This record gives sequence, structure tokens and C-alpha cells, in this order.
Amino acid sequence: MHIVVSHPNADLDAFASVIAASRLYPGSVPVRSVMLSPVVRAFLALHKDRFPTTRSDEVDAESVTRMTVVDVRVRGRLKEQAAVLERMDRGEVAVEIFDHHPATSDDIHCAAEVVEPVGACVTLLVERLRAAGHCPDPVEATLYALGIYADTGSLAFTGTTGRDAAAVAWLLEQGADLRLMGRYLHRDLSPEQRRTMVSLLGTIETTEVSGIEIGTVIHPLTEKVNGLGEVVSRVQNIEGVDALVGFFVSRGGRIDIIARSRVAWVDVGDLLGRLADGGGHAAAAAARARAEESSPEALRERLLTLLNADPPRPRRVEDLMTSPVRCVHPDLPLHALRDNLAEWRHTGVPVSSDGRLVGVISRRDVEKAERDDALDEPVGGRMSTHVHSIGPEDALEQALELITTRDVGRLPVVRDGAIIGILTRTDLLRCMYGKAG
Ligand SMILES: [Mn+2]
Repeated sequence: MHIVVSHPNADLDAFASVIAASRLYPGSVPVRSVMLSPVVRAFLALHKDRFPTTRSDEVDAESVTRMTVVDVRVRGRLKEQAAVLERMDRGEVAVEIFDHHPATSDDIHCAAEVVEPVGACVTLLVERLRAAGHCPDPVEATLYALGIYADTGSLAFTGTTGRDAAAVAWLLEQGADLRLMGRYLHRDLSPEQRRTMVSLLGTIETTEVSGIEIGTVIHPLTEKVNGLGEVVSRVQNIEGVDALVGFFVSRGGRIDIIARSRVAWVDVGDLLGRLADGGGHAAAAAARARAEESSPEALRERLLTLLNADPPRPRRVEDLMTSPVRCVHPDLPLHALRDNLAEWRHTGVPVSSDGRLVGVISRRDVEKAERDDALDEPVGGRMSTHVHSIGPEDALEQALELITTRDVGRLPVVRDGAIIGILTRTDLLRCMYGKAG
């Protein structure tokens, strides 16, 4: 028997991937985890008959000869397939993997691995279905598109690739139903999720690590709550912290650690991988620990120690500014400035006197003076003295905000009144598109 499996608490991408892989291999048996995420349960409430699956605890491991694993490859997350994996280790089961997660030390390995950093795992399978000439009907196309939308935040998360978008485009052509997808993508929180959220909001602790706001919260679970990740995301948004790590202690003594980050310089996947048994993506990760081995308080302490030992550092103005900076004196005649700008290929320069910033002047100001036949005038008479400047230690975000809201092309960088560098719109653009240091 050939089975197709994924991780426990299957989310939309995992479930869609299982179904897609089972279509790719006619005759294979799609297997679902014992527990499903709330959104998959809601989807199946309506679609169960369209997508019949076998529960993982109903699979006879001895009869499995081949296993396709999708959206996961960490052995620790494949406990429901432990018996089949043992047979794989003995060479009795051929295994194949389709996954899009970063590597961990606990990964299973096999001869047939398709591991590519696309936004959703189901994208890898949709590409293969399409190449094989399989035409999904609208219901099936809707499921696959849901998987992609769920894992890529409707194609908006930073991990999204052109391949995910191309897969969505094809699925829409096959009749994927956006109205139905909206039903499952924007679901209200369950009553348990809401109760948990309210209690988290009252108990979150905020710590500042080198200018980054990190929220942590320890929460004893008095009831079963599905979809804790969504709760953590929403609490993070409401509290406005850069990253939030929740330690959820269940009555059985298990600690589920769930983390979300919305800034590029805090990689919670890496952080949780070093803290406990788990990992994930830079923006969303989960890990697990046992309360008898480590208390949630001790884990939180260790998390902050890890962060302080290797503090995440947002980019600062001084990382990107040009220094030293070419300045001109207010007494310089405008015709000389025109020649300087052409030679330096600058569109503007700060004006300084005795090292102090007194204004800025741009090529546009010079062009206007030229039209006024006033090129013999000094720079000082035509410069703008209302200058926005920024400090070298300020965050790049702040510079971006200034350049955006004030619509200025260059920001002189000033320390104690003295001009020490300049940051231009071009510098920021290059940095934002990842082409500079
Ligand atoms: Mn996934």
C-alpha cells in the first residue's frame, strides 16, 4: 500500500498537499492526522465526501510499502508514522518527501526529496499535477488555492514566490472559488481561542533587547485550544510587539512554545530551534518541551539569555550612510555648484559652514536660478534652510519614514550639530531591495 501523509494538526497547506499528492499517484491512500487544525475541520465539515481520507491510526503499518510525506520532514513531527519510519530505516518502505520548510537536525532523509523554498508545499504538487495534465475540478482547485493562500497570507508573506502566484493563477483558471476561500481564510476565533486571547492580553510581559520589543507570555492551558498560532499572531498585533513568544503549559505537563515575529532581524524559527525541540520559519515557529525537564519560567529566562547573548540588531542609519559627505559652502556661487554637481553626479548636496549643517541645495534649485539668470548668486541665497536631518544611530525605518512623509531625497546625518554623512533615497531603495550591505 502506498500512503500519503503529513504532519499532525494538519493545516490547509498540509491537507491540500496530501490530497494533491494522492491525485498525483492514482491508487495511493491519502492519510489524515488524528487531530486537524480548526480550519481544516471546518473545511471538511462541508467537503468530507469529496475528499475521503484514512485516519493515521487506522493504517496498518505492516502493509505499507511506499510513503509520500508532504509539508513536513522532521521525524519528531511524524510520531503517527513512527512504525512506518522504523520500517523505512530497515529498508522495507520507500519514502519520498515534498516539503518547503528549512532544514533541521531531526529531518528524515530519503532518496527522493523535493525540498524547495516555495511559500506553500502544495505549490510543488500543483506544478506536478499541471505538468502531468491533471485538470482539477473547481472544488479541488479551491482546496489547493486555499493551501497556498493560507501559507502565504494570500500571496503577501515574504516567503511567497512567483511559483506560488503562478500556481494560484492556474488554479483560478480551473475554477477555484474565491468566495468560498474567503469563508475559510477569514474565520472568527473559536470561543476557546477568544478566551485564551483575552487572558494573554492581560499577562504578556514586554522586554526590550537592543531596541527590539519582545513579548513573552506563560499561559497554563485549562482547556484544549486548537489554533493557538492564530491567537499568538493576533495578540502580537494588538500589543504591537516586534516578536511574541508564548509558553503554553498543558495539564499533561507539555509545554508548547509558539512564536511570531514581524521584523526581519528576529528569526523565531532559529531562536526556537536553539531553545527547544522545534523550529519553523523566520516569522512563525513552534517548539515543544516537557515541564518536568524545564519549567516555562526557566525556558523564558533562557530565551532572553539567548537573545541578549546574540542581540538582534535592526539596521541603523550609520550602516548605510555615505561618509564623509561632500558639502558646499553658502558663499559658493551657483555656477560653480552647477559644475560640481555635474562632476560628482549628485542631484543635491548639504550646505555647511564650519562643519555645521546650514541648509541643502538641489539641482532643481540651480536650474531655477539659471532660468532667473541668477547663477552668480551665492548658494546661501537659494538653499533651503528648513532641513530634515537624522542621527547616525537612528533606525533605518525612521529615515524611511522621514523620506516618505517629507518627500525629501536626501537626509544629512548629523551628530551634535556636525554633519557626518548623508543618506539618500537611492541608498534606501537599494537596501530595501536587498542590493546593499
Ligand atoms: Mn506548509
